[in-house]
Amino acid sequence: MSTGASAGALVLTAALTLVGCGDSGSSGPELSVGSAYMPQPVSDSMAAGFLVITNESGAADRLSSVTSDIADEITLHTSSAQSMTEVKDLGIPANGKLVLESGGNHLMFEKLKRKPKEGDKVSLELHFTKSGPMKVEMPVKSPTYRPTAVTTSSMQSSSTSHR
Ligand SMILES: [Cu+2]
Repeated sequence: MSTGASAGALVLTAALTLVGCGDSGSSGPELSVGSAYMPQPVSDSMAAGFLVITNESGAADRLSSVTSDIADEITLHTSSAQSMTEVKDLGIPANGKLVLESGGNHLMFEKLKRKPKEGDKVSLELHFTKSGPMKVEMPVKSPTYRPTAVTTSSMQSSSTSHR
């Protein structure tokens, strides 16, 4: 019993310290979004989405929800091994990044109102714990699309095979 109470007090102290720290700095988290894409979904009802949120400030934030006109429900998922877990928010570290990528954290679009096709753009609005909402255009890529930055060798082989 007494350990639980003291742990609660400790969390409260940490939260108060964080607020005090933010006040002494500038205007809070400075977020930008990059590398957004949605692989063209194979399912009629569900799709995944990926993006990277960069925080160029000393104040941490959290991605708390995502809305779009394309789906009734968008949830935040983390992946580990073969399983996915729905989480209520995802942390964006101070001077760091929140990375949503294939095989890791992702957005899950459920109850799709229409099926996105390669070449489409999906409009999203990201909601944060501290920052104001941010609009993002997420391009729809092929079902097997992977960001090119890490796969230099496969880019070379595909350019040589191109006649
Ligand atoms: Cu998922």
